[in-house]
Amino acid sequence: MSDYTAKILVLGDGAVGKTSLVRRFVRGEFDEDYIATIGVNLKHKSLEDIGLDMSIWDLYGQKSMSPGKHSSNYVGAEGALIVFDLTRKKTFDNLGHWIDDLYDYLGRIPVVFTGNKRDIMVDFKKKKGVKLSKKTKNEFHEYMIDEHYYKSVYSQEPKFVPVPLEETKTWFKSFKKEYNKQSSLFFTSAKTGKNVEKAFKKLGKYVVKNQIRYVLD
Ligand SMILES: Nc1nc2c(ncn2[C@@H]2O[C@H](COP(=O)(O)OP(=O)(O)O)[C@@H](O)[C@H]2O)c(=O)[nH]1
Ligand SMILES: [Mg+2]
Repeated sequence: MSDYTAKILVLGDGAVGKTSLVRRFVRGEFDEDYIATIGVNLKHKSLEDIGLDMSIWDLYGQKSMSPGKHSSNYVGAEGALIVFDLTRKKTFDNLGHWIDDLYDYLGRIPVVFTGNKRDIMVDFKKKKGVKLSKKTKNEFHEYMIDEHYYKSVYSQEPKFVPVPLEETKTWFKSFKKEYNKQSSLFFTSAKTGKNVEKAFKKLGKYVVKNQIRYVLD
């Protein structure tokens, strides 16, 4: 038996990998097929080392959302994993909407941001034969998307705009300072499993810490 239980939200635009991250974390599996989540996908996971039973609410995401749209699903949540897609900058630019909506409703609960699909980003400096324009280099410095891989997964020419990783770090630093010290940023891959457990665990630790504090106060 765990000492603590908590409701955790998984938020972010459509197709960023919310359901895949939850599946990887809960079952250790990955699926290439995209089946849009309808409504809520609810999963449970026990984190024995920190003594926490998580109920994970994976909510359907939409490109644009109006504040308060998800409020009824937010009730009682103590932490949120907010996901964006490193291969689509728009999903990073939309983080503000998700945070505003969440914080309007629940106040400043702990959040872990995950830039997902890290496996698709390749370090082109280490890749032979890849030529990039100066503009691309300036904008995205280290990382580009593996176009061959993208085509094989999405069966179309890449129409992505990758997220410069440094930009996310800078943005996150100011978020943490101004909004919430209980926040973290990870680059994850639901496909390879990279950092997935770390991201959920970090959120779990913030939540447990708050529950302990609540009891002591
Ligand atoms: N390469 C790669 N594909 C991913 C990753 N996470 C999700 N996907 C794919 O992206 C698509 C959308 O994932 P899904 O989890 O359904 O997104 P959701 O709408 O946010 O729940 C699916 O085709 C997944 O297989 C990842 O880390 N790497
Ligand atoms: Mg989903």
